[in-house]
Amino acid sequence: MRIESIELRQVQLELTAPFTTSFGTTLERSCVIIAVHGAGVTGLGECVAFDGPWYSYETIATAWHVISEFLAPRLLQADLTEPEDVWTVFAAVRGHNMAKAALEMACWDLFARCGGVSLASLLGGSRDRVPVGVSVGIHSSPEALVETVGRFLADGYRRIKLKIAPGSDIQFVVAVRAAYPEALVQVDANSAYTLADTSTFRQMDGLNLLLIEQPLGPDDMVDHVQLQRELTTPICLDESIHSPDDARHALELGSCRIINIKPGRVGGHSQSRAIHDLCLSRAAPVWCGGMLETNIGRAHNIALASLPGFSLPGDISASARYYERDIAGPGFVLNEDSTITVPAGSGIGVELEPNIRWQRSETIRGQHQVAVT
Ligand code: SMG
Ligand code: MG
Repeated sequence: MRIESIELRQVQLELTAPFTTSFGTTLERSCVIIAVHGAGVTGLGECVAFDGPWYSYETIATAWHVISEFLAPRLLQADLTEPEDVWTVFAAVRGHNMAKAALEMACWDLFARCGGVSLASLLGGSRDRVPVGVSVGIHSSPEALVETVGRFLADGYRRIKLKIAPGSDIQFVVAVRAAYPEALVQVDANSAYTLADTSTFRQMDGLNLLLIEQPLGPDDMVDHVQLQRELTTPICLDESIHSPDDARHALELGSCRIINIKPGRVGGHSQSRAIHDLCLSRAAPVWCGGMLETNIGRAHNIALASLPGFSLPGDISASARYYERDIAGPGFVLNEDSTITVPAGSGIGVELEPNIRWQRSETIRGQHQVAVT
């Protein structure tokens, strides 16, 4: 398979409600969509980087630059036998997993569409519905948080993730626990704490949480070992895991017992599957994270989460939880059993809406010479 051209498109979308984490509040999100064309078919991908380097060092602007200057030219020169080849084509470029993933995942969609199979089946998925939950941002008071959580539980979400930060933690989680004693609750700190906050996590340990996500530094593997030793609740790493080796190191060191797999963070589906396989072989549960994607990225996440090792509910909510108007459809709805149905049609199962007013676009065609310096 030769990729004949690659399109990059950017659009800004408004969230249905502000989303606050330990690193800031998101009201709207710039989304970068990738279309790869080959054999008369188009594959779609999405870059999960944000406008600023808060969750990771990559941003929309660095990803665009790295895709257009370094990754796309290499992809356009490659002859792909299978979608796994894309990761190898990018081997000379260090880091920039979000840029790599956007292209790599678009190629997986292209291969699935060319074969007339769903992305989930091409990846080796075994479920037709994936268990999901909802991620709830930091609120101004425990009462406000309890009310929002109540609405999501009424919508049918059985697993709730609470964002936490120093000053918005114990009291908030205690209030939710007291209001909904049966709910499956987990927390995500996005690296807002240090080992000096161990006593906070000891208090959390008594609240019957599913897991504590990324309490310490974004690349830390060592302090997490110490914190995990202090706790019965499993630590789950998100930001610290960039590769299958990171996952292996974290499990071997004891930095965590659960891993959040975001294909965008680890360089795409091949890398995600390698982490999944490793964790499955070591009986470490994994689940699929979210990055406030449009329905394109969400469709990719759902296909990935259909793999057998994704035993915990993902941060994959119904489309209505995200944007006033998505750029792709059909949208995803929540089933009564807190699952989302895996698209069975060809590829990712969603298409771009017509007449999107893109704010920026670039098309890169074949015969591009890569300057080797
Ligand atoms: O896509 O439902 C979603 C958001 C899930 O909380 C979520 N993601 O650290 O896991 C995480 C965050 C990263 C994005 S915060 C703006
Ligand atoms: Mg997280």
